[in-house]
Amino acid sequence: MSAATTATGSLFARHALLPQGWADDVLLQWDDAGTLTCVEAGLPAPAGTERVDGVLLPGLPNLHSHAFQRAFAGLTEHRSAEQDSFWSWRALMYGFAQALTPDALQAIATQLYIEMLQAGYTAVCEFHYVHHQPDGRVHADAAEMSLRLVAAAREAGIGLTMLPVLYQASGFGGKPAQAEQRRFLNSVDGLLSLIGRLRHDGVRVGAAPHSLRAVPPEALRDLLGGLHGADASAPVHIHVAEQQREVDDCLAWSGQRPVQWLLENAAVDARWCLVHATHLDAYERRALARSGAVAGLCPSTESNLGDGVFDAEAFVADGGHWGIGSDSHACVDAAEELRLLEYGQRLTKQRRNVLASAAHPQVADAMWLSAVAGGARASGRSIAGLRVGQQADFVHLAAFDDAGLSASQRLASHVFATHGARGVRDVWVAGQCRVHDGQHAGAGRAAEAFISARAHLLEHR
Ligand code: NGQ
Ligand code: ZN
Repeated sequence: MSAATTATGSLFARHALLPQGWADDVLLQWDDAGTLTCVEAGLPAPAGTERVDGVLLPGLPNLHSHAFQRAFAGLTEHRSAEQDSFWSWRALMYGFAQALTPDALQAIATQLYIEMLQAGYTAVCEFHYVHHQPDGRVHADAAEMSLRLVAAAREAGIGLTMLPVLYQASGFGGKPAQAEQRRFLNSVDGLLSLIGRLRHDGVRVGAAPHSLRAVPPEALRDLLGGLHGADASAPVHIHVAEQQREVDDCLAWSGQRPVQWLLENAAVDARWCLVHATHLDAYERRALARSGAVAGLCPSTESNLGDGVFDAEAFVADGGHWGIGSDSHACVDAAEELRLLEYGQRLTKQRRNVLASAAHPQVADAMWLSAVAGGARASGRSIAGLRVGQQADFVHLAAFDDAGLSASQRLASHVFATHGARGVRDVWVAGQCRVHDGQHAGAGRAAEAFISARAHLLEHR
């Protein structure tokens, strides 16, 4: 579209990372819905248009979040078992989940979503399973907890895909749920009615069968049928093959590995996001890549929980799509997640610049663009970067402004060599500036409410 199109918002960027690579002197315009109507390079700066001289990046979608877990980030780094593991961490996590109130959830999520914006994420997929009261009784409004997350996202101004979680069992073969899991439980009909309610409220919504451990085959089939009957494009996210124990238990239950089982028993396609998918054999990896589903990688959480290393190099070579989630929020920083992902590959392969590509020899360019594309696919929203028809979500990096570096070198420095600098200066979501000069206007208020919510959890867990 031409630069003359009437638009409600516009921005002129000296350097911008477009889907095909870096461009100079880029004019961006968007309409009153926040959808880009013009992205054109090589233009003179129009008079009266705001101009950014640092580098402009497409906003990164965060494809996996359990917001409440932000409250105890850093507070499980102590020995709680003879040999601490994912499973001993989960026991501590359940203690915090038990103490969560609607007010606390909203306060924690508001703080978290503001932190995400300040760190370069412009959208989040919320994998939400703490639905009911601690004893499992349904709130007066069954959607109470979900609505608190929606309110937090609106307050912060971050894009949201809600993924209400179906949870029914404590292990393969329909093992009965434990007492600490009661607040997570729903019938398929209960979950579908929650999804319908959120859709009615204008929320972008999909569904998340928690894992093959927690959702028996018939429930999985009924959920998918109901979801896609109502919305054929709704995203589906599932935790899978994060821990070797899950692989072993799935083999004992079905004779198949979890991703193999899923690919053979559900119509996994581009609407799907397989979160973690850490432990894949070559057959599963190729079939997953072919399916068009996104691998939802959460490098900081996977490191923190001792999950293992996803073979991203082989998956990309197979044509696989991937994106980034911050999951347990031990880290809320898009650049740090990309760095950890690349470093995991370097450490296991004893090579460098593993996730660079022929089209993008700078590894940070290649990774940022892939994570935006995969994150957008997993979000089920039009947030796939700086092009016409996508939402006007972008991040202005200002660090290294005057250091005589190219745009590509500035992004590489932001991902691999920040030296304590906060690189993210301004952030727009749907064309609205939510972070200005590194700060969100609601940050102070949110931090206070967060600290009292956390104190409540620490006292009542
Ligand atoms: C969760 N988190 O649901 O919060 C999970 C742990 C489970 C991660 N997998 C619980 N990172 O998988 O059973
Ligand atoms: Zn998770």
